[in-house]
Amino acid sequence: MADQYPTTHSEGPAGGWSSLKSIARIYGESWPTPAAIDTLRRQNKPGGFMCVSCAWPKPVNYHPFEFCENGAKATLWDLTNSRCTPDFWAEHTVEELRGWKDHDLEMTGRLTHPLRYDAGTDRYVEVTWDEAFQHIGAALKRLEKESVVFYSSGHAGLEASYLYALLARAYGNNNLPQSSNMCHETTSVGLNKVIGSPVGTIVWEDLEKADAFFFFGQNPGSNSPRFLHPLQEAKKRGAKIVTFNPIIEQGLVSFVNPQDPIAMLTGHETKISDQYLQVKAGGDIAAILGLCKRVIEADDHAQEAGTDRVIDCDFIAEHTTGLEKFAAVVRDVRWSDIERESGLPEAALRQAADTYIEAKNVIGVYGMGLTQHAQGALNVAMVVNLLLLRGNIGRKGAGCCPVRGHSNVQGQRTVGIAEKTKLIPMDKLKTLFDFDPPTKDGTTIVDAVKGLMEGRIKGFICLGGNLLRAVPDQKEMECVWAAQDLTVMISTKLNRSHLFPGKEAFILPCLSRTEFDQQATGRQAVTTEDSFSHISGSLGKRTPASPHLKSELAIVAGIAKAALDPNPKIRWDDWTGDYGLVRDLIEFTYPKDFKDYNQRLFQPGGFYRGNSAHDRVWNTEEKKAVFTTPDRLNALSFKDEPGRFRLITIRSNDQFNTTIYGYSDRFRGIEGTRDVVLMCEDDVADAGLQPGQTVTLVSDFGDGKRRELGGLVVTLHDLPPGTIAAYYPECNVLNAIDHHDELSKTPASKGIPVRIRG
Ligand SMILES: Nc1nc2c(c(=O)[nH]1)N[C@H]1C(S)=C(S)[C@@H](COP(=O)(O)OP(=O)(O)OC[C@H]3O[C@@H](n4cnc5c(=O)[nH]c(N)nc54)[C@H](O)[C@@H]3O)O[C@H]1N2
Ligand SMILES: Nc1nc2c(c(=O)[nH]1)N[C@H]1C(S)=C(S)[C@@H](COP(=O)(O)OP(=O)(O)OC[C@H]3O[C@@H](n4cnc5c(=O)[nH]c(N)nc54)[C@H](O)[C@@H]3O)O[C@H]1N2
Ligand SMILES: [Mo]
Repeated sequence: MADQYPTTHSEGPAGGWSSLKSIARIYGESWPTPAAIDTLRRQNKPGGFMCVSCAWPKPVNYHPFEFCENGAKATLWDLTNSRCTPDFWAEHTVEELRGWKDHDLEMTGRLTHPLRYDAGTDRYVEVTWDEAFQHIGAALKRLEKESVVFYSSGHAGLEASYLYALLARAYGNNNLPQSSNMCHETTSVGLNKVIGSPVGTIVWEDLEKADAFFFFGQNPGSNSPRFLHPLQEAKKRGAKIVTFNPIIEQGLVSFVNPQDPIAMLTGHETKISDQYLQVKAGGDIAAILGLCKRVIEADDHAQEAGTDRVIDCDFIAEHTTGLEKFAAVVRDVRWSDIERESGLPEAALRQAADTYIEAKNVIGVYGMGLTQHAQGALNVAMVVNLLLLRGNIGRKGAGCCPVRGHSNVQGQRTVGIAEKTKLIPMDKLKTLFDFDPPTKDGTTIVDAVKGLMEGRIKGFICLGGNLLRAVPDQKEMECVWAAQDLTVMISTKLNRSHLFPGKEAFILPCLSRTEFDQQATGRQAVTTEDSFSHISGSLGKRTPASPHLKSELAIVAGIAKAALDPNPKIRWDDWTGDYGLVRDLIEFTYPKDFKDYNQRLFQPGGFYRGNSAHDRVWNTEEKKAVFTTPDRLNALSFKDEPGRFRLITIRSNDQFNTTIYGYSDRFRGIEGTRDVVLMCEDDVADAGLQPGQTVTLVSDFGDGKRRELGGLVVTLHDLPPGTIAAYYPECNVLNAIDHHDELSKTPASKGIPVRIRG
C-alpha cells in the first residue's frame, strides 16, 4: 500500500554520479561553453577565485577540482548566459512579477544595468550610475541617520565590507546587521559567552587528527559537500561519526566521492555515520545532557574503582569554571525525562557517550539545527559542555566546529560589519579617518524588521541578499518594506526583495567574484575568510556579465561619495582604484588578525588569523571556559499540545538559501515540487490525514496574528513523531519575528509551532 502514497526515498549515497548529473543540468541549462569548466578548475585554488557559495575552508593540498556540487552550481549560476536587461522591464510590471516563483525570477539571469523604480509605469527603468548615486546620496542626506539600515548578506569580500561598514559609521549609525543575524549569530554571541571566541576553534589539520565527530543539526551533504572529503578520509583511518538529526540526511549516511574515479566506477560508498540518532526538533539539550550524564557516571565509577579518570581533571581545573554546578544537575536529571524530551532511548545515548569517551580527540560540529531555536545559545553551550568534559577544545584533533553559511559571512564580521559597538575598534577609525564614530549600538535583523513594522526604519541598503524572503513574518514585511522612503539593492540577480520597491528604489548590479575586476591601477583581487578563520585572495577571470556592472567596492564608494560630506582622510576614489590600499587600512585597524595582509594574499590554504580558544586563551568574562548549567530540557519556546507540531524549515541541495536552482531534492527523494510537508506515518494517521492530501499549515505562536501557508502536499518521511518539515524560504510566512533565540535574536526557524488544517 505504502508505495501508492507520496512518500520520499533517498537516491543512494551523497555525491557520486547523481551529483555530477545535477551539476550537468545547470551547466547545460545556463552555460554551454567549455570555458565554464576552466573556471571551475580554478575554484578555491591559490591565484584562482574563492567559491561564491559556502564558507567551507580551502585545503593546502587541494584536489584537481576543488569544488563540490553546491559550489559548482553557484558558480555556473553566476556564469549563466541569460541576462535580465532593461528590455525585460518593458514586458513586465513589478505587480505581475510578484506572482512569479523565486526560481523563475532568478532564471531571468544576471542583472545588466543600474535601475530605478518608476511608480507611474510600475517598472524598473535604466538610469546612469551617476544619477543613481546622486539620488541615493540626496535621499540619505534627507533621512534621519538612525532610520537607515545597511544590511549585508555574506557575499561581498573583505575590502568592500570594510568600506561598507565605514560608510555606515561615517554616515552616522551602527545599523549594520548581516545575514548571520539569521544564521550563526547564536554562535557569535553564544559561543563567545562560553569560550570567548565568536567563531569555531578548529583548523584543517584537526580534521585529520580527530578520532570522532559529533554532528548536531548540520547537513554537510547538501550544505558543505567538500566537508565529505575529510570525513571520508577520517572514516578510512577508523574515526567514528555520531549524528544527531531528526531527518535522516543522505550525506550523513553514505558518500561516493565524485572526484575519486575508482569509487565512481565501483560505486564504492563510504558509510559516514556509525550511529544516527533521530532527535526530536529542539531536543538536543536533553540529548547532550544524556551524553554528559553517562560521562559523569563513568567518571564517578572510575573514582570509586581508583582507575583512570574519564573527565580531563587537569584541563578542567586549569581552564574551566562551573563544572560542579553543572555536574550536580547532570547527576540529578532522570533518564526518563531525557528520553521524553530528546525522543531518544537511554541505551542509544549511552552508546553514543561511550563512543565519545573512547575517542581521544573529538570535534563537535553544528549548524542551523542548533542555532535556529529559541534556546539556540543554550544548544551551543551544551555542545561546549560536552567537549569541555574531556578537554576537547584547544587541542590538536579536537574542537568546536560551527559550519558557516555564506562564503564571507564570518569575514564581514571580522572587518567591522557589526551592529554591536563593543566589537569595533572605534579609536582606530577615529585615528584613521578623523571623525567621531557613532557610539550607540545598531540594529539586529529582528530589531530592523520591528523598526520597519513600527515605521522607525525608512531606508534600507542591501549589499547582497534577499532579505524580504529570508526573514520571518514575510507577508507583513512585504507591506512595510514598500512603505520605506528608500530601498537600494546591490545584487547580481533579480529576487523577490526587488519587487516591493520603496518610494525611491534602486537595483544596482554588481560583478560576481568569478569576474574580472579592472580598476584604475589594474586588475583587483578581493579576499574572503572561511569557517576556519583562514583568509584567501580571489581573482576573477571571466568577462563581466555586462559592461555596465560595477564592483561591490566601487558601488559602496559611489554611494558614500554622494551621501557624505568630503573628508580628506576618506579617499573613496583612491581605494576604488587600488584595493591593496583598503587592505592596508584593514591591517592598521586589526593588526593582529591581518599582519602582512597584502604579502600573504595568495598563501595556499589562506593565512590564519588565529583564534584565542584554539590556544586555550579564554576571553570570557570569567577568563575561563564556562560550563553552562541548563535550566530547561528543550530549546523550544512552547509546550507540546495535542495537534501542535514542531516545524523544521529545511533547505534542499537544489537551492542556495533563497536562490532556487531547481525542484530536485534528490537526497530526500522529493522531485518536481517544493510544496510539501514531510510527516511520519503515525503523525499523518493521528491527525486524520491522508498522504497526498493538500493541507494548510497555521502558525500556533499565539500572539493573535494570522500566519498560514497552504497548498502543501502531505508526504511521508522518516521523522520523529511531532516533528514535521517543509521548505525555507516558503515557510517564512509562518514564523513570527518575535520568535527567536533569547540571547542572540537569531530567528527560531527550526522549531516553529504550527497546526495542520486539512
Ligand atoms: N546547497 C546549499 N548549501 C548551503 C546553503 C543552501 O541553502 N543550500 N546555505 C548556506 C548557509 S547561509 C548556511 S547557514 C548553511 C546552512 O547549513 P546547515 O547548518 O546544514 O543548515 P540546514 O540545512 O538549515 O539545517 C541543518 C540540519 O539541521 C537539522 N535539524 C533541524 N532541527 C534540528 C534540531 O532541533 N536538532 C538537530 N540536531 N538537528 C536539527 C535539519 O534536519 C538539517 O539536516 O549552508 C550553506 N550552504
Ligand atoms: N525559515 C528559514 N529562514 C531562514 C533560514 C532557514 O534555515 N529557515 N536560513 C537563514 C540563513 S542561514 C541565511 S544566511 C539567510 C539568507 O539570507 P540572504 O543572504 O539575505 O539571502 P540569499 O538567498 O543568500 O541572497 C540571494 C541574493 O543575493 C544576491 N547575490 C548573490 N551573489 C551575490 C554577490 O556576489 N554580490 C551581491 N551583492 N549580491 C549577490 C542575488 O541577487 C541573490 O538573489 O536566510 C535565513 N532565513
Ligand atoms: Mo546562513
